[in-house]
Amino acid sequence: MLQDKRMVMSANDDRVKKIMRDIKSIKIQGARKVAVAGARILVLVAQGSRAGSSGAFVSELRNVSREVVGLRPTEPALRFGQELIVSRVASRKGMPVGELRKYAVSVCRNYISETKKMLDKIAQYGARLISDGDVVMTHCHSHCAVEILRFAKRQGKDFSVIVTETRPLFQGKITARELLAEKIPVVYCVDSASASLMKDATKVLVGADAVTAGGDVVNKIGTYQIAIEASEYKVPFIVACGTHKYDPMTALGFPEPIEERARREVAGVRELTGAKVVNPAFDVTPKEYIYEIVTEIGVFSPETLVGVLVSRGRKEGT
Ligand code: RUB
Repeated sequence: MLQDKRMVMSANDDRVKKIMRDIKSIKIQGARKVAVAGARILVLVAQGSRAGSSGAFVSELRNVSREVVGLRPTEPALRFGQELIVSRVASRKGMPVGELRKYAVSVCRNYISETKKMLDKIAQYGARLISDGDVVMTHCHSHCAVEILRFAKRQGKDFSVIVTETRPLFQGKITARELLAEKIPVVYCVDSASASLMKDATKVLVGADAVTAGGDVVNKIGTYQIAIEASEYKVPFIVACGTHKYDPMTALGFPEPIEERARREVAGVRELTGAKVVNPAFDVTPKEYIYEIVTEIGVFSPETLVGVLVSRGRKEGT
């Protein structure tokens, strides 16, 4: 009972609560940042824990982690990161609790630095696909996509980017601001202008929240329609994401959950009374529309990427 109370105290730490709120409200956004923020929460929990035993500490970590994963349901990178950290810590349960807490902090920090290395690799591989004269269309805000464009610009490539605003939360503005800071020319448009502007695009580059076992890609709502438009105009549709976004549960028949967000993000509380207002945060782009997926281990077609990840998983499992 006493242990339960201590767990609650740690989970209620103000800084933990603030990061959780920021993840939920999408103040912290983009799969990579969300996964890193989740690891930072576990650092704070480990540092503030008053658990009297290693077993109690692991339970505390696991409970907070469950809460963290529930904040954004469509985020395999977050799920994978949390599972990796908690299972590594749990495997050292025999350590004295003080040492185990320090070990947990180092596991989290290591995970954060690995995700940064992953991003750098994606930027290097992806920048090879950007050429002088390209007009790249992007949607939402993806750290992977922006990092690729930033890297290509720093290599001296001359290209411009069409950025869609990404209703309802306008993450496109973050993308536009970051590209403008790199002096990359930006055309900013409403989401519904993407079909009209596709005729000017030479490539589409978007991030991803999840890759399914079938090679389909889950990304911000509106991505699928841009993929259809790109196909119509024969513009290569490129996705950039780390392999930690592959969701192995989809191979077992569990579909990637699509987060349904609050009505108030789309319509005011007194507006449209009687209408069913829907607000899905993500959609699924079938693999047929995807030309290539850029990852930290190279650039692949969707089928090849899934094949590589499955065989790598099998080897690691043996
Ligand atoms: C963000 C979104 C991004 C991916 C990219 O949605 O869909 O394209 O998360 O991930 P939200 P990364 O704003 O709802 O988080 O940043 O890892 O490239």
